[in-house]
Amino acid sequence: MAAVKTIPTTPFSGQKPGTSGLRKKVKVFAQPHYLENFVQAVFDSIGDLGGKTLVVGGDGRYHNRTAIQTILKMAAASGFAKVMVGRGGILSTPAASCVIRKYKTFGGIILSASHNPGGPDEDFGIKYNIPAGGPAPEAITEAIYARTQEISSYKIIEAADVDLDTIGERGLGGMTVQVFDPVADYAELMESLFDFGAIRAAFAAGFRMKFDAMHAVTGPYATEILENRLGAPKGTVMNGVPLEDFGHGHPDPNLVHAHDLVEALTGAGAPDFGAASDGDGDRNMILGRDFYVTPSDSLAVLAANATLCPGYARGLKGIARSMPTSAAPDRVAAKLGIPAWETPTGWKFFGTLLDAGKATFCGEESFGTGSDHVREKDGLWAVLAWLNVLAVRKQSVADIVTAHWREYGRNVYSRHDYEGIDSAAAEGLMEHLRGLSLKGERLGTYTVAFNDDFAYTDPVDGSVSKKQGIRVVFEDGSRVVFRLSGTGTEGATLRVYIERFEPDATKHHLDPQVALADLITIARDLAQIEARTGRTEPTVIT
Ligand code: VG1
Ligand code: CO
Repeated sequence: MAAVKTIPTTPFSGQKPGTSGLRKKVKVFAQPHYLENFVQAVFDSIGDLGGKTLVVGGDGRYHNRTAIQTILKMAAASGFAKVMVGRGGILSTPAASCVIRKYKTFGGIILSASHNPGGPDEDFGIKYNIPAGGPAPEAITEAIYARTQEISSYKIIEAADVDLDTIGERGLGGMTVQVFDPVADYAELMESLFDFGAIRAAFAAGFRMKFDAMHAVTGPYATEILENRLGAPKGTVMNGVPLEDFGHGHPDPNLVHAHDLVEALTGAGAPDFGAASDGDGDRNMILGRDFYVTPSDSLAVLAANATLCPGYARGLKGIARSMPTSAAPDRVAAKLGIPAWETPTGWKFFGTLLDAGKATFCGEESFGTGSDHVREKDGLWAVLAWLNVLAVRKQSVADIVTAHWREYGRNVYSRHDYEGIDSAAAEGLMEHLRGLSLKGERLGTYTVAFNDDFAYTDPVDGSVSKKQGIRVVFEDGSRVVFRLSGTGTEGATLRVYIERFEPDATKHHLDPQVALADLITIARDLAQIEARTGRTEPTVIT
């Protein structure tokens, strides 16, 4: 058996997990001891590891394989009985959650910086998911961070690298490494939730779609499910081979970064349906022909049509959304007579609600949608849910969404991101907003009902999370919200979320940037964005 070595080390500053794990430049992660310290801090924070099984995999980005070899040798040194690794080190975030739950493992380590670019000069990331399958809650991420600040050694075995490309079991020290097919369990789960027969019939009858995997992890999943199992024509999946640098792309499924897909869905001859997913497979963008569905609307429409999907035929227990997500899903919940929950940004806050059976569908405005089938948001799940709804209703995406607006009214919505701004300026801007007391004030034609910094008390475990975003809410329910991103690796990103309810169906077709123009100006003025950041326009508008 290989000898366990104890390697002395010293803490690195800043190993604090953000909205979704620890994300840094590859160059930071590749420093001696950096990854090792964090992994040891995880192992030290989650209890007795003896005899347990861990799931490990990632989105295939640069440094994925190197990191996995290190984690395997550290897991062997720390007493794990077995580590399950996706073949080639590949495992989408929702598939990791699926496997953790199905095989009742002691959680998993997911290597991903999600929608951030990959490559030697780009980003890498790591996070621990708990045995329930979801991202570790704040109490655990805080314990991990505290441990990184006092760490003095880590354990690792000396051994040759493990073959990650051949399915099967092999020994590593006293531990078993099981390399498994990263797609099979996930595909089976999808088949249990959706009406594959109806979707297959739609494709056979000429329904056409494009799925843009953005050279990231969903390529193999989408090819197997859409083309092999559902009979979509070959070529339905674009950019389907995972590349370490995502083909120099930015694997974020939005109108700016998924431009190939947007182009393919434009014009009279375009396919009926388009979708894209992000680096690690948990995000989704939904398009119809010449039609973009906002993530908030997507959650609302899927919730309103959930019973068309066999896995949800008995209805939903509740709908949860992150605070900056539009209130469109709340309107559906009200009509269905089920609870609507409002949580801070980040999927980790949905876990307790899903575990407790208080919510079935969850979503975030940031292209995240999912359900209680796993404990992560799930890009392909959302795509299949839409396919199921489209196959049964036999209407276009645009018709379904506009009919939804006529029934419920439209929550007109947009997010403006100011990326790579100076961190001190960003902090100053947020402090300035926090200091305002605006109740009763008139801004343009709007009167402020209240403003606050969103705080959340988890209704299941009572844990409290403060400073989760500045809200300025107006008397008619319109609002602007300000947050700083917790996933970036360079400077700061300011996110401004703008929302207004439009009951009048004759105005539903208006471009949100036009319909929200007054609120956009109010938000810029309130936050003094130009004066404080030097920016006159956002970097990305979604
Ligand atoms: C962003 C999104 C948030 C999402 C998170 C992780 O966080 O706004 O809704 O949960 O990314 O998504 P932030 O702190 O940058 O706003 V993923 O697909 O990057 O893991
Ligand atoms: Co992601």
